[in-house]
Amino acid sequence: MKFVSIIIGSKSDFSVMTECANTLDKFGVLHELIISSAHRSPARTHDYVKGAEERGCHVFICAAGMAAHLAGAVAAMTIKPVIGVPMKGGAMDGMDAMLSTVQMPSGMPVATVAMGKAGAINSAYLAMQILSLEDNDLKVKLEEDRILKSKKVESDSVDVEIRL
Ligand code: RP5
Repeated sequence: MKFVSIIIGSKSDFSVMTECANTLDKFGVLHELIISSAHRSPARTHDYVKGAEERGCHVFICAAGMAAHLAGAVAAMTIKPVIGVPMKGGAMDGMDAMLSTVQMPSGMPVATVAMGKAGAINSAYLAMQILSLEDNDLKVKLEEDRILKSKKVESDSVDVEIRL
């Protein structure tokens, strides 16, 4: 069964990453979420990634803060697409996590999205866009979502606009 795996490095990442899970829920995309750390539980991370691949995981979303090696470590274990979400916090408020996540060596890509809530939501959208390459129903839902977003810009503008 095709699904998306969300791995978060700590329980402290959970509240932001519920935005990712909620977005996948909204589109009816199967997903699961676990806590596993590249540093604190490397063996668990490895075993989980291998097991998830066998069970049908198509995309991994990895969220971590500080010296955030989770997405990169997962990318080293699989050729499935890996999306990295840098978490804010720590002494550098996420800049360290962003650089750790985005600066992968050649041949080992991690698709890094924005920090925080926007990144959590965009990680879900990016995962769904990947799945939609082989899922026409999902493609249609994503296209409809774009139309709704565009219409909302127009209706929001009508609410506030001042014309001379
Ligand atoms: C990372 O360190 C986690 O992903 C989290 O963002 C950060 C802090 O973790 P805690 O000390 O709050 O567990 O590994």
